[in-house]
Amino acid sequence: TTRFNALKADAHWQTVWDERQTFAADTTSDRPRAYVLEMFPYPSGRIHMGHVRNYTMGDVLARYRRMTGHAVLHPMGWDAFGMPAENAAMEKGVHPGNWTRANIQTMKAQLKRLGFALDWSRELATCEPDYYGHEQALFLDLFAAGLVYRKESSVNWDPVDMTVLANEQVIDGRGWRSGAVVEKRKLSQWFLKITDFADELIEGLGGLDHWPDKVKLMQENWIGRSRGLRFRFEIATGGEVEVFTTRPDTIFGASFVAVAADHPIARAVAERSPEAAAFVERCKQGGTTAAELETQEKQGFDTGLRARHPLDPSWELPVYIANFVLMEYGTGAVFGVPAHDQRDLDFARKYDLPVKRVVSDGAEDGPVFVGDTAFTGAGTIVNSHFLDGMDIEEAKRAVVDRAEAGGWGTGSTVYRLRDWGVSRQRYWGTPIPIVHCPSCGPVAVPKDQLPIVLPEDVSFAVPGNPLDRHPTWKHVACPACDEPAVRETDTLDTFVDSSWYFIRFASQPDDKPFDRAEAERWLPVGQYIGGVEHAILHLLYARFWTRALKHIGKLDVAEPFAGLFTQGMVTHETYKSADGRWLSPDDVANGVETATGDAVTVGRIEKMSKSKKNVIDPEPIVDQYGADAVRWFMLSDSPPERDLEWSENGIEGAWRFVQRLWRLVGQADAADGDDLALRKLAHRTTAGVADAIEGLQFNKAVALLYTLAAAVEKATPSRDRTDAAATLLRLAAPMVPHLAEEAWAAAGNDGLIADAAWPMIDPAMLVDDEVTVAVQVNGKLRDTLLLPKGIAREEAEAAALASEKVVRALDGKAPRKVIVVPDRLVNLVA
Ligand code: ANZ
Ligand code: ZN
Repeated sequence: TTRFNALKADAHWQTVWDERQTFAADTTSDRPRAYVLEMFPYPSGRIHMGHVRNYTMGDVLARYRRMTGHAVLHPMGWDAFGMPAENAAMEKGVHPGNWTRANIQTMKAQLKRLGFALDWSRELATCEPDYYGHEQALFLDLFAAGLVYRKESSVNWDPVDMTVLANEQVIDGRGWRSGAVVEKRKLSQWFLKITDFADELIEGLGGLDHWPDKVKLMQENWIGRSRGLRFRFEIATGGEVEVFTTRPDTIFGASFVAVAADHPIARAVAERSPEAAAFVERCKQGGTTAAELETQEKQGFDTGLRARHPLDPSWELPVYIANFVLMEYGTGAVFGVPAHDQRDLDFARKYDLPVKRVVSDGAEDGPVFVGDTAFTGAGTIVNSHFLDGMDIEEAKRAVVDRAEAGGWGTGSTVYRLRDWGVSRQRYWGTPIPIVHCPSCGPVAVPKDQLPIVLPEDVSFAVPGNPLDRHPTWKHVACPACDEPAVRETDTLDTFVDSSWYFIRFASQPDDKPFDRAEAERWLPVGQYIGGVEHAILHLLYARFWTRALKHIGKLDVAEPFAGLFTQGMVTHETYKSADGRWLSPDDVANGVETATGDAVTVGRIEKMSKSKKNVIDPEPIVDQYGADAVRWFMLSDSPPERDLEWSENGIEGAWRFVQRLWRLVGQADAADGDDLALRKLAHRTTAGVADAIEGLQFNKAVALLYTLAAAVEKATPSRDRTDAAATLLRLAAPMVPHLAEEAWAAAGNDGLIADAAWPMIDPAMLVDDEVTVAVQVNGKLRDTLLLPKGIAREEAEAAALASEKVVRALDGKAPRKVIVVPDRLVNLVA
């Protein structure tokens, strides 16, 4: 046989698939539907190995589902809005739209060369009005339903560039371009009420059996639900302070009250005390985010105020302003229980406050708590009056009951999750469909005026939002009163674009975002595959958006992604030159830098990244080895959830296997003998590969195919060998589709292997090996039989009675009694 000419086969079959629209989703048959989706790419410029790995996995599953009789939806599109396009505009003077569309063309051509079974007729780009116009309509639906509101919120302001910065443009507190110290500014911005769905978004995780536990846990922690008690301390000199606690059981262990630096009490105190004012200022410089507070040394300022304990008004606690209390969480105030909270203990030791034990693990129960490690475990309540002897949960309930009965507090639940701020002061995003009218306020743009299209004639020569300074774009008549008004110039967070693209893929009418019935036929996505970096925000926002649509009666789908898989990264060795520059693998050969001849230092194996230059561009690799070898390597070396190290050896090995497979599957024997062992192996491999693909264990599928290939290679000619080679071809087809089509056609088959069925499995062939069963007559061994494992009692008995030796031993008579030990023994009693 000849060599497999990958480049020729790739181009040929890709054209055939395109022309015949082989992978257009079948919406007319009544075959079961399967929706396979990989996270759509940001059109950054070129496809990278991470894309190749991600899309190859999805592709194998999509092709497998077709072969097992499903109507498959496997679409692709572009997450095309976002900052890199504006950066390119600023740096290179190209329009963000031109930059983005050119990148899409390049990347689409690259994806096509990998032979993915995609329905390109459904391609979409979020930066086009025929996508974002529908997004504007959905935004208006949520607005009408009260799920959108406006509030003041702070942004990062670069005082030199006079522009709002995204968080990632703030580096060590300074603007990334100007280097100026970034200020916080309050702007009125749009928010989506994701917090209304906090409980649902937690409960919904319970039904996601095909999601990784770690992702569910990350979502749960991000939402961060805490149940507890909100209650008030009276302040001796008047007024009160409300605190939130998740540990009401420790209420008798309190030794101080602390408020956040921007709490109204702190502000009031700062107004009359310059010392307090200075402390508050210092706290703000240290940062006020949860992460910043976590790492700072605990510090406080005694306000001189005294709080009365609600269960004993004669007991007064000092009120501090403390840098570890967050204003945005709970009530912005806490009571400290040093014995049972580490932050409180650090604080108490520093300011010499009482540390009283109120939970005992049984070893110690006296009120004096020593040491510097708080006890946070389970135990019995002590030193706590009516709570003594209760366990923690009982005591929590008792205190909540007492507070509610006494009217000084209420059981309450708080969340870490905040409403989703979607306003961005950027050009390259979906315009928010609102008009601000001096007399009517913010007014929704009527739907018949959508899409609100971004103006093309913008310049990035000066910093700031081009929409805002455009001469005409924002000036419109108020839709309500027709008086002069201005458009909202903020655009939507790009996470909004990716929160519903999977719905638009499923159904894309011109006149509305989606057709409900058709979308519901495809959704939820059966298998979603993507990077774990999206485990929190993207997935949470998409889940929220889907639930919000359900809530307003637009789509009856609760969870958008029934199955989720997060794949590992593609890694490569890193190299450094003698003078400490990162070197690309292309600049290194045999341990030296090609340009200088100096030895290089081989560094750690890391995720391919531009910054470390350890990137391998897929395109030349596809040129050299063909798409199938690249696909095969992506699937073969590591479990898909783990990192895959790219290596020259690896891709060469894959290429050699592709050639070997080509020789094997071309084999057709004239011989018609049997080879039962090979036939069994072929059936078992068919079942094993199916299981592996369904479980997304691609490396396992590959290993099974190696085994079958080796067995076919070793076998002598027979009819079973011909069949096994044919089976091998079909099983490998989802992974190496170009080779498979070529071999399929060469063997004289009609149609495409992409449309062929997955091989049938004969269950009898799966029966695991045979077992040796002893046959006794009156306890004496008379024969041993080779029987299929798991054989039924009656069949084992019948087989024993059929044995000539047994017939002789029984002397032709029927046994009085038969004892069968499954798979081991048949004892016949005469
Ligand atoms: C008394 C107490 C005793 C607490 C104890 C803990 C242990 P989670 O579970 O994360 O929700 N807290 C409440 N509001 C806070 C704020 N704005 N900034 C900083 N800390 C705050 O945490 C809830 C606990 O964190 C609350 O329960 C409160 O301290 C503190 F042995 O109250 B606890
Ligand atoms: Zn008006």
